[in-house]
Amino acid sequence: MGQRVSQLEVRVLLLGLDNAGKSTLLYKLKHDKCVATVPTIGFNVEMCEAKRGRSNIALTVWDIGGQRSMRPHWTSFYADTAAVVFVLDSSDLPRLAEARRELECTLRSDLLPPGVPVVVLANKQDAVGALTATELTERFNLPKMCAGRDWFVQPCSAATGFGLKEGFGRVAHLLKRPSDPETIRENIKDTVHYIRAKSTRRR
Ligand SMILES: Nc1nc2c(ncn2[C@@H]2O[C@H](COP(=O)(O)OP(=O)(O)OP(=O)(O)O)[C@@H](O)[C@H]2O)c(=O)[nH]1
Ligand SMILES: [Mg+2]
Repeated sequence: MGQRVSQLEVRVLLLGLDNAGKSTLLYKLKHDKCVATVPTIGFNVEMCEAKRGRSNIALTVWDIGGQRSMRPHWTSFYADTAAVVFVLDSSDLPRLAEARRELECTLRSDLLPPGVPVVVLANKQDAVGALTATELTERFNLPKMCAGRDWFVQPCSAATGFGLKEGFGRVAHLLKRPSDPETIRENIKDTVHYIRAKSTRRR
């Protein structure tokens, strides 16, 4: 069957500190289930649909492990990324400064395509003491950090599903240049080969 003309496909990176809720969020969005996760060593990839106007956009969502040892590998995934979704544990106040540093570092990277839009998911809004989207926007000084690109902060809870569709709808809305589906498939293959080759060399 041919690809529908209205169906576009793009690559989205899900980043954030360990324990932010990236994998929980991805599986809740994809399967509407609360899955018991373990820390991600490496990455998970899922195709998710989001609406942009009348078009369906297939988002290839790459969920990369956020542990400290994993973060140097984030850059391997930056090429041809159409949007960054940065997930925060809004209730983990002691680690907000660390999260802010990592987001800043990602947005400053020369390897990230210029002007890539950012959606910050203020996750765990169900947790006691969670900061609001407005509070997080101020603490991160997002207008300054995201100058020169489109950005949005979406409150959400991977535990309840609240705000997830809206967050990824916002991603679809902010996308600039949806890539050709064949190019995306080739990019997935290339990235996997690159990561495999790197890990083989290390052994
Ligand atoms: N209360 C609450 N807990 C959540 C929420 N989202 C995730 N969690 C919990 O947070 C913990 C970490 O979730 P993960 O999805 O594994 O976190 P991660 O960002 O993928 O972590 P890494 O893979 O190590 O980078 C799990 O115990 C989840 O159940 C949420 O919205 N609310
Ligand atoms: Mg994970």
